[in-house]
Amino acid sequence: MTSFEIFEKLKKAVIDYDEKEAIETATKIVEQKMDIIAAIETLGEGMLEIAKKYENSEIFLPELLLSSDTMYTALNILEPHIKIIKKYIKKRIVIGTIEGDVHDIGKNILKTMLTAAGFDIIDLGRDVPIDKFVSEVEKQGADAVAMSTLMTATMVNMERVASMLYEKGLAPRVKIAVGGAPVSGEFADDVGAHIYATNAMDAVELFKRLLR
Ligand code: B12
Repeated sequence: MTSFEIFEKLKKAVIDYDEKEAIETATKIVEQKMDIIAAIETLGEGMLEIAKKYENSEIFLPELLLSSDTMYTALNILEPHIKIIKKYIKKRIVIGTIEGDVHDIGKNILKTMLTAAGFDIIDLGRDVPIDKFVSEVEKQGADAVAMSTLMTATMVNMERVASMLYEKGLAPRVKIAVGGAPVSGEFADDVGAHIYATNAMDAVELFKRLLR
């Protein structure tokens, strides 16, 4: 079986919420020393496909949650085997899903990829209060903050964090990154964010460029 076929199998396992297949395939990827980052990207692609099915009412909430669980099962198998590049380790990024939002799949994929790139990541989790984002940036002496949201209603909370970071004089030294499906480049510009990307791969490249 080619690498492509194995990755497709992993994606299909997420889409079909087939946990057994996901465990077997992720384990095979680790054992055969395949590209772990590419495999994690595949998991994200699987979630995006399942998102489409959910939006077209082809599947419903229980199936969506099962897919999400399957994705995390595979991610947990793959994550410990990521090779970390030490080059960028001295830059610290505080990451989280913004207040009011519990969607964390995209945030966790980004976190994993940033960790793999060698950044020092402080993960605040999901539904992170505005004040906590700001206080943790200060407390941790972070070089950047990465905020994720999947809901339009909570985008305003990202704007609040950004404003507070500027008011406290932390930004623009502290770089602000925003992302998640409803976020646009225009929104990012409006709130004074320095990094915006539609996927984790591109986001990592921007972080590398900006935090050099
Ligand atoms: C999975 C899912 C859920 C799961 C979440 C599980 C989890 N642990 O995350 C569950 C079932 C729990 C859920 C709950 C809800 N959901 Co929901 N959910 C989704 C769904 C189907 C997929 C999201 C996803 O995981 N995508 C896959 C990941 C890989 O993509 P991603 O997050 O976009 O991340 C990528 C990029 O955006 C980028 N990125 C992400 N973050 C960041 C950050 C930075 C800084 C950067 C640079 C880049 C970046 O990199 C990632 C990887 O490449 C979406 C539909 C959709 N089309 O998105 C709805 C969706 C987001 N949900 C929605 C809603 C309304 C809800 C609920 C309110 C439903 C309810 N009535 O209870 C609740 C949320 C409650 C709350 N307070 O948060 C709406 C939001 C509508 C809106 N625009 O406001 C959507 C769009 C569905 C819809 N069309 O109605 N949901």
